[in-house]
Amino acid sequence: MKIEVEQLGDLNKAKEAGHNKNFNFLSEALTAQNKDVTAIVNSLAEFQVAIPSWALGAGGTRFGRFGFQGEPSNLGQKIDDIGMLHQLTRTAGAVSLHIPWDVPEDYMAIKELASSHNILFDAVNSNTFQDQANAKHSYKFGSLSNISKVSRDQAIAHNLDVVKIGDKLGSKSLTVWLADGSNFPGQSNFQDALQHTEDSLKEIYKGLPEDWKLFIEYKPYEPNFYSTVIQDWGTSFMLANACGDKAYTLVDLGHHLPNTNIEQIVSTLMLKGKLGGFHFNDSKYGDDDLTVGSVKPYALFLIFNALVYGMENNPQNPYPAWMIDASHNIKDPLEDLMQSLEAIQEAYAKALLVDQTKLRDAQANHDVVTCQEILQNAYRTDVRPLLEKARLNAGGAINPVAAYRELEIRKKLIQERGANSIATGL
Ligand SMILES: [Mn+2]
Repeated sequence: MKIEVEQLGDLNKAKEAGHNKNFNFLSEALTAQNKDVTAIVNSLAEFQVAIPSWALGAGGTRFGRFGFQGEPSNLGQKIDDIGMLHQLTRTAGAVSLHIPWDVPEDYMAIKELASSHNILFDAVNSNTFQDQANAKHSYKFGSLSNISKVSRDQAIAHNLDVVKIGDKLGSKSLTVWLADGSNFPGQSNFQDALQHTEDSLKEIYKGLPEDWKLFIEYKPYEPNFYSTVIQDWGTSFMLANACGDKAYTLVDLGHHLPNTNIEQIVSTLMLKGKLGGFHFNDSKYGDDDLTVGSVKPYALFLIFNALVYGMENNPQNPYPAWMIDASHNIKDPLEDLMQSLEAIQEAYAKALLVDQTKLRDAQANHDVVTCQEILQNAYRTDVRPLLEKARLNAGGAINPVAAYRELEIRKKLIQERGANSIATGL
């Protein structure tokens, strides 16, 4: 379903006076601090985050999954949902497909549908963490790292198939996340597992089109609980370097042990020109996949501060591919995604407010107190009117969640798709 432009206009009209008042107040305060408000609003409008095709249905855990009514039951409906999300937020201008959960049946039709919603195809994701129905060989004991060559070859061939599918849609990157590892000490030889993984990744790399990138994601544990083959950024970075210039590390916020300094990892990777992709979520304990910014918004701001610094100072690093990689379990998936997009934009806006020149000066003078003041002054600014302005300028909603509720979109989706529709995915 598409939202009528007039409907959105009416909803915005009711909120416009309040928005203008808040925006003008903030704009005046920021201008007095020599901030270029128009430039910040434009940067926010340009910042687009890919929505993964598995995020539109109800999430779940290994203990169970509680369905959400009106879920999209095919790829077309998923793209429709992202289109609607993009219409309201103007921040979700891309989809990241998961293969084999979302293989298009009719490529032309899917491309046309996406382009009618102004949705691009971002990185494609392979899946060697599950055995597929028709698979000859199992990934129970690993995929790219498996001691068995036939399993490795099958996993390599799958990744190359994913590249072919992505290529037909206009994607330019492949994300590889491996569940490979071991559950018990002694189960696997660490050196063999790593060597097989490197060799397999090099095979996939060889099959990449010239203008493609390979993103190597890391994770310290889970689903394997004793060891993971690509457990940290250092291992990913080493493998990316072994593959070549088109291979990069991908940082997923939830894929770190508690209290890891992720902003430092981001800085190191960008200095070395190897931060390729970024997955947003939040967590309290492990890879919880919670709504972005729901638990540690200050950490997210510090990470964005490192990202903004890198984007401004590291031409050796390509512009990263952004994606939300969160689950929502008990929320309406679309409302959850809107909250995540808002949190991302908020952290980005606050990072754009950091006076990098003053921070450099304070660092040079070893004025630690001023360093903290600069960061926290930016963080404490309520930037939401800037986000509203960016959305309003681009034809989106001043308040996306409120608009979604006022337009009763979920009710309409249930009427259209039924109460029992189930999205493909875990
Ligand atoms: Mn991820």
